[in-house]
Amino acid sequence: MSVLQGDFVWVDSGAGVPLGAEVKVTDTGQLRLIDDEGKEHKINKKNEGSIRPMHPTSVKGVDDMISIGDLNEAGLLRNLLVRHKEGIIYTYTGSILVAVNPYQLLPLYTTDHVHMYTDRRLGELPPHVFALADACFFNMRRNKKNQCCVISGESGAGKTESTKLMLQFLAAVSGQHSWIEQQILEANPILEAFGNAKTVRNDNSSRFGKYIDVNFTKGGAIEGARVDQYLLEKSRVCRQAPEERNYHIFYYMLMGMPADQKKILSLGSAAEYKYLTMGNCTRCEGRDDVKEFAHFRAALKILMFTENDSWEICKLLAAVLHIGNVEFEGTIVNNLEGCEIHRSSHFDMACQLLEVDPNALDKSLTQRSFTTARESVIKGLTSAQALDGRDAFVKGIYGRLFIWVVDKINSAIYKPPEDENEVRPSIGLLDIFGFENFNINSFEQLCINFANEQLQQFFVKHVFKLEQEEYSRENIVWKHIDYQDNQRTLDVLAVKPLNMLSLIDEESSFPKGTDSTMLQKMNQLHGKGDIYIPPKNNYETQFGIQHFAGVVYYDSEGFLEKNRDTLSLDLIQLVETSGNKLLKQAFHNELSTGSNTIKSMPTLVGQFRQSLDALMKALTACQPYFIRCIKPNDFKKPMLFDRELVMRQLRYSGMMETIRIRKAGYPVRYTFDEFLNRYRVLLKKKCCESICESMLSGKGDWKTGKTKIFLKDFHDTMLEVERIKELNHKALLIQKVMRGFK
Ligand code: AOV
Ligand code: MG
Repeated sequence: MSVLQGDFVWVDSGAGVPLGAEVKVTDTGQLRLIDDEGKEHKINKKNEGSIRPMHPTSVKGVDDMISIGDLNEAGLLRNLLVRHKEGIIYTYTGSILVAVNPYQLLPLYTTDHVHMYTDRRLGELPPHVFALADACFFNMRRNKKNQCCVISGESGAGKTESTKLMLQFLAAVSGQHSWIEQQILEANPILEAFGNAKTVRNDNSSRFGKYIDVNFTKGGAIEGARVDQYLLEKSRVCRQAPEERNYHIFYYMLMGMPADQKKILSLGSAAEYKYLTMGNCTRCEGRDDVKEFAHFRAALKILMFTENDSWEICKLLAAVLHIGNVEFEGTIVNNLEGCEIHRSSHFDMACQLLEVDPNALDKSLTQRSFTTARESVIKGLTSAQALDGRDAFVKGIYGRLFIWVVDKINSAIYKPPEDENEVRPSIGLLDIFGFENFNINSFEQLCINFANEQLQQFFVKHVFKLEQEEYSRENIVWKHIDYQDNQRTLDVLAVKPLNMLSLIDEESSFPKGTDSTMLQKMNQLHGKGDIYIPPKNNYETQFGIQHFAGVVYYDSEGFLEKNRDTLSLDLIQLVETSGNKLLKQAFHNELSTGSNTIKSMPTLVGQFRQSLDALMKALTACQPYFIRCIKPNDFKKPMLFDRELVMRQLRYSGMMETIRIRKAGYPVRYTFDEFLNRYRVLLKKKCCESICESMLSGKGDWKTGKTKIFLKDFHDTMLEVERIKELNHKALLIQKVMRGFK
């Protein structure tokens, strides 16, 4: 092909998908190519054949991927790339928003932008997260159907930021600027303080999932909201991987609390606490812990936490830090291994803050009581067991404190409907923990990735399955579009009889079950398929799973313990004797049901599956919007676009197929009634004419004037007869349906 200065072409980049390149004339008058990564290519006989012309739409990029001329991987990747270079982070695929994390503050979210995007249809203006929020808001009112926005993408891709922006927009357009809107927005800093932390993937990683359902009045003003939380990663309170931090709140408190208050709680700096230094990292670049603490305290006030509530929260958090520094010394008495607590100021402070008797805390941490058929036996714990017990106690406290905080937030912002059967317009925003693959992955990652599989399936179902089923039901001529379905992974994980999650649960309830018996069963039952990847040999504890977003290897060690998530009766009974009201409130479930029922508490997997099932039901009842967040590089850096990394995400999220189906498909549909009711205003005259044409044509003459239609008497009769026929037919149908219900 012959190329000219200024032309754009595709060149093979050796590895991966072709790159874009611009044709330039060099000083010596020769033609050269400068590719998207700035590399120069000579044009010679050898490579001339591999150069292909670029479609004009790919040169500067397009707002909607559906209009890309080069409908292939290179085309869609370059579209995002050239836009990213110009600071354009949003792109549509039909009504699906693709958001590339800019890793810098962009001047895109001002009040002016809110106004600009208010009450405009999708696609009228450049793609924006506000446009999607507005579409939700508009459709909620127009279609009288609840909306949801499912925000997905891997860890650090920008889900939580997008969720905040959606909320910001909804709060602004709901128009009241009132207290409730401020409360809903300020719930977030509290949730993030307790539930977000610095990980190697994201400096503000959500370690829990949340679904915020915002309720509106019939007039479109925000009435309230409710937050559902999913499975906080509790292990982080006791342990962090290298370069990672514990939950933000601990650092906020230690940095931001006035000295006199810290003194009362006997608190020092983060470096002094075992629980805060496991990852060898107490600072988080770009995060001002002092300022954040002030913000956190102010937010608590807005959400109706009293001064006393915040003080009690800090007391419990301080207790956690002090317990973490308690040490145990191994002992051997009468040939029996046991341990003793090293009594220290940390231990004393822990007792004081938890308001428990020191001897009682000592005993419940170093001994375990068992009831046999006849008597109760007390057994000493080894120091290793005591450490595990201590950590379980702390996780128990923190996890329950988190739930207490969420409940308290809900009691401030959620207004239950006056009439139970009343359906209120609502928009739900789903922001969960993104897909994760670390060097070492454990039970928590399996749960997180399972949740992401479910969301991916929700997407696949909506965008591909239901869509194509409807075309075939409605006899629309349609060429089937293939897509990657992750249902098989979900089957192995959670659907088939003896699926992996139920195996984990089953083994957890087996008194003799261990991580290795669990692994053996997994190997036996799933080792032959291609989703589960068994360990390489009998000594390995790692198994793999083929997820939609790639293979992840999990270390099975500790799975059962984490899943059982039990606290010893001794510790529960200790809480019962405590004078600390908040502690007792946090444990109200255990204390009110009586200590004997603790064994039947559901496992973590059990609880998680139940709450995810409920979530999927809620989502299914809504009209869904999707935001697909994309992470442009692994270094949290602005202006850096790692083509390979982005391509991988575009592939596993099914973007190529999504473009194809949105391009070929008809994502908007109305029943004839809905369509007519809404749009006959546009073509009043044409509509009338075409009714007459199809019903009266050849039956005498009728006329259309400027604003009226002129008929003979018998025309009117004919139309009325037809109308009654049609309505009766409908009524009959409705009767049939109603009878079906009975
Ligand atoms: P995530 O929610 O998808 O990860 P976040 O929303 O926390 O990711 O985004 C990670 C970081 O990227 C943020 O802290 C910001 O610094 C930056 N960022 C994301 N979106 C924007 C934006 N629109 N403008 C400016 N900066 C942004 V995880 O919670 O880890 O799955 O579990
Ligand atoms: Mg997040």
